[in-house]
Order: sequence, then C-alpha cells, then structure tokens
Amino acid sequence: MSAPLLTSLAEPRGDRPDALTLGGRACSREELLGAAGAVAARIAGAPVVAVRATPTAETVTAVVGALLAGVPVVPVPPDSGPAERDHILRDSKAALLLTGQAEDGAGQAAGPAAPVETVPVDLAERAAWSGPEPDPESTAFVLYTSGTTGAPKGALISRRAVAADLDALAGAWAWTAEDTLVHGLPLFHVHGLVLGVLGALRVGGRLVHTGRPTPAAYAAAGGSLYFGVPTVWHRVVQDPDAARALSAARLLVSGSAPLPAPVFRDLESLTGHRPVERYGMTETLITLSTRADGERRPGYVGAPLSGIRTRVAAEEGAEIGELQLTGPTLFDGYLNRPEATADSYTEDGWFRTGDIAAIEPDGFHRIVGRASTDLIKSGGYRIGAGEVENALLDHPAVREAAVVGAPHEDLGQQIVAYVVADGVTEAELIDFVAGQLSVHKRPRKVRFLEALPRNAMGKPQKKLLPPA
Ligand code: MLC
Ligand code: AMP
Repeated sequence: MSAPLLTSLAEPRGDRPDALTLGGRACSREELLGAAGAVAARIAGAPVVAVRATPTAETVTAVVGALLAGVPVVPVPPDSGPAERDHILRDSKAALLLTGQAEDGAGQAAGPAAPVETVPVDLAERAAWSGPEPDPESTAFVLYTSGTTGAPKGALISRRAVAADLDALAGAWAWTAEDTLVHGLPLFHVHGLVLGVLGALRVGGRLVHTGRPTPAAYAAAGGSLYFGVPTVWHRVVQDPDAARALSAARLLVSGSAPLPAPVFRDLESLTGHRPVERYGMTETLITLSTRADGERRPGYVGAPLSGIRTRVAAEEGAEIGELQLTGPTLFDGYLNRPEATADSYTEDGWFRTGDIAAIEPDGFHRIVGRASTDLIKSGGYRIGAGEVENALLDHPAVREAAVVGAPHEDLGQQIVAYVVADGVTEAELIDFVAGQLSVHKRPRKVRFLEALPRNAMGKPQKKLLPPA
C-alpha cells in the first residue's frame, strides 16, 4: 500500500530555493506549500474546482492547494476555445476556476458562458494547512479525454491511483530526491501534470518546467531525468547539439505515443542513452514501462508496473489482440456516464484499452496500433475524430465533414479534415476549430470534396477518402 498522497505533498523535504522552476520562475517547496495552503483554505468544502492549466507555478500551487483540501481538480487547457471550455465546466459542474493573477480566466464565450467564479492564485500568499488526509479512494482529478465520438469525457482519477502509479514509476526508473526532472509538457494531462509535477513532488526531487518542450530548453536545463512525447524526441534528434547536451542525464523517458525506432536509435547515438519507453492512458495512468536497471528495446514498452496485470484478448491462433488490464492505478469511471464506463470493461472486470498489442514470451509488450482509427494521436495528444467533425459542422459553410489521422513523421499522426463546403478557405476552417476547441485539435490540412464517399446505407467510408 502506497503512502497517502497528502503526506508526500505536505512535507517540505530536501528543500532549496529552486526546488521548482516553471517558465523561469523558481520557488522552494516551503513557498509552494504556503501559497497552496492559502488556496486550500479558500476552496475547502467545494465539491470540485477547475484550474486553468497554464505551465506556471500558479497552476502547480492551485493543484497542490486543491489536493491538500481534498477538492477534486479539473484541469482546463489554457487555449481551449468556448465550446471545449464550456463543456468541461458544465459537465464537471465546477463553479470555481483557479487562475494565475494576471490571466483572464473568463475567456470569450460565443454563447452564454458556463457560470463560474474566477479565483486568482497569489504566490505571495501564505497559510499553513492542517486539514486531515482525505480518503485515498476520493477523487484527485477529473481529466477530460476524447473518445471516438462526441465531446470529451471526464475520467475520475482517485488519490490512491495517483499514489500507486507514482510509486511504481519511482521504482521502475530509480527516481529519487537526487533527481532533477526536466520537461515542458502541458499541465492538463497525465504526462505533464500527474507524472511531471506530482511525481517530482512525491519523490522529493527538483522540477524544471521549460514552458515549451523545445530541444534548446531541454539542453539548457541540465537535468538528470527528462520526459518527452515522441514528437519532442524527434525534434531533439533533429538538433544534434541539443541532443548531445543530454548525455549527462541519467534517464530519458518517452511516452504518450509510439516512439519510432529510428528516433530511438538516433537518441542512442547522439546522447549515449537508450530511452526508457512507457505506455499509459488517462483512464489507467502509466501501466507498462522499461526500467532504469533493465533492457530497453526499440518498439517495446516493457513489462507491467508493480501491481498491474495485463492480458491480450487475441482471436484463436492469433498473437495480437486488444490489450486489457487491471490494477490499482485504474480510474473510477467516466463522470456521469455509466454506460460508457460499463463499455470500457469486460464482463470479468478487465479494462479494455482499445490498443492492439502483443506480449513476448519474456513479458515485453509491443503496442501495434489502435482498434479504432477515429481516436487520433497527434504530438502525443489524444483527439477524437468525431469531436473535430462536430466542430467543423458548426461552421455555417460546412455541409459534411470527415476527419482522419494521417501518418506524419514529426507528429506521429496529423489531423486531416475532408469537407464538403462552399465559400470558406482551408485557413479559415483551421482557425475556426482552433478557436472552438483547443489549438492542438485543429486540422493541419483541409481537403475540399464534392461529396464524402458513402456506402449503400449512406454511412461515410473513411477508407475510401483520397490520400491526404
Ligand atoms: C498555431 N498556433 C495557433 C494556430 N496555429 N494558434 C491559434 N490558431 C491557430 N490556427 C500556435 C499555438 O498556439 C502555439 O503557440 C504554436 O502555434 C505552436 O502550436 P502547435 O503547432 O500546436 O505546436 P506543435 O509544435 O505542433 O506542438 C508539438 C508539441 C505538442 C510536441 C510541443 O504537441 C505537445 O506539447 N504535446 C504534448 C502532448 C501531451 O502531453 N500528451 C500527453 C497526454 S497523457 P505557442 O505560443 O504556444 O507556441 C497520455 C498518457 C501517457 O498520453 O501515456 O502519457
Ligand atoms: P491518453 O489518454 O491521452 O493518455 O492516450 C492514451 C493512448 O496513448 C493509449 O491508448 C495509446 O494509444 C497511446 N500511448 C500512450 N503511450 C504509448 C506508447 N508508449 N506507445 C504507443 N502508444 C502509446
């Protein structure tokens, strides 16, 4: 059983003035906890709180404050447009939105905006927090994540799941208070927020968040442990000087999408490190990984972390099939969506990842692909084709829309939209989606067609679309 989450957050162990640095601003753990205590005092008793998740010390303070007070956190992507932001606020029923002081938390809603009170986070405030440890089974986060159709669903992540996952990862990666973690990932997903912030706080090590995950910023940060999505590592190996600067690190970790084997090999030749690959999902947190003291093989995401069990639901005689798993890091279902929650489990209670995998005799797992092509991974972001199609159909000039993820060297997949529309340009439609949803959900290309290919039943046939 892992130590409770609060205990690990509320101890200013191994403190130093630059224990945490975000976007160039440094603070000690004691300063963070003082400001977080003030947040906790202000929001204690709220059923849930939203946090505008900019890559800043204010965001970390808001999240830690809510975790101290036992109030579930709903991270809101800072660039989300009114459609996405309103959905998240209404669906989660968050009445409070924590933001940095200088930020405009209100956004510009097209229609009636979700009713929310903006609460500024002030890093200069101090208050000691002495509340009791919240129930480990209570919700730490409601993380909004895309399905193949419809609007994103809120995955309920318990404090127990977070603690169990971070401890399993610390074991696999020999992650200790001696480490300086460096990354520049967004603070509204598992990778950047749960692993990339709470992980460093829980092990008691330093954190340097670079604002954006650029090769130059990674090279300048001088860390021992680096996190990146494959797009970040692809950009690092394109910049050999920056890559060589990472030779002094202890461990380079890749996750959130498949790491191409050539990027693995280029990283090894430029940095001397074979990267650690790990696999996870919003709903399960990180469940598979290679280890600091073990073999790292291109194309493989290693073995189950402590407490996780996996199986592959393969057809008779086949070696690949859907990856299914159980363990203490799994979510507690989708908020307000009992049917979607039930559909994500097998009858005997295993979580259905929707990923197709193979397990080698030595226990190493290989992720082969996804069962549905309507769930796109672009730059490590998970994006539902249906969500982008609905946004496009909201544009008055668009009559039909079909969205796919096309293979892309840098992004893994890039979003391509096929539309039937009159009197609108590619750039206008890209900006329209970027403005309604989050910027990363925008199509990178738009193709105009006379009609979408359909079958006899009238259903669009994405396989028959012309090449991007
Ligand atoms: C471009 N921009 C626009 C725009 N076009 N803004 C408004 N409208 C438009 N039409 C701006 C953006 O705001 C941004 O500004 C800049 O252009 C670049 O944005 P981008 O093109 O989206 O960035 P890109 O270079 O493609 O990003 C690559 C990336 C990013 C790797 C940095 O994809 C990324 O951060 N990925 C991480 C995803 C992640 O963390 N996933 C984890 C999920 S959890 P500015 O000013 O900001 O530069 C998970 C579990 C697990 O999967 O296993 O980990
Ligand atoms: P998300 O919910 O954003 O965390 O996305 C989860 C999905 O990312 C998984 O279902 C996989 O498809 C994909 N994924 C995460 N890590 C890896 C990895 N190391 N290799 C391949 N796919 C991955």
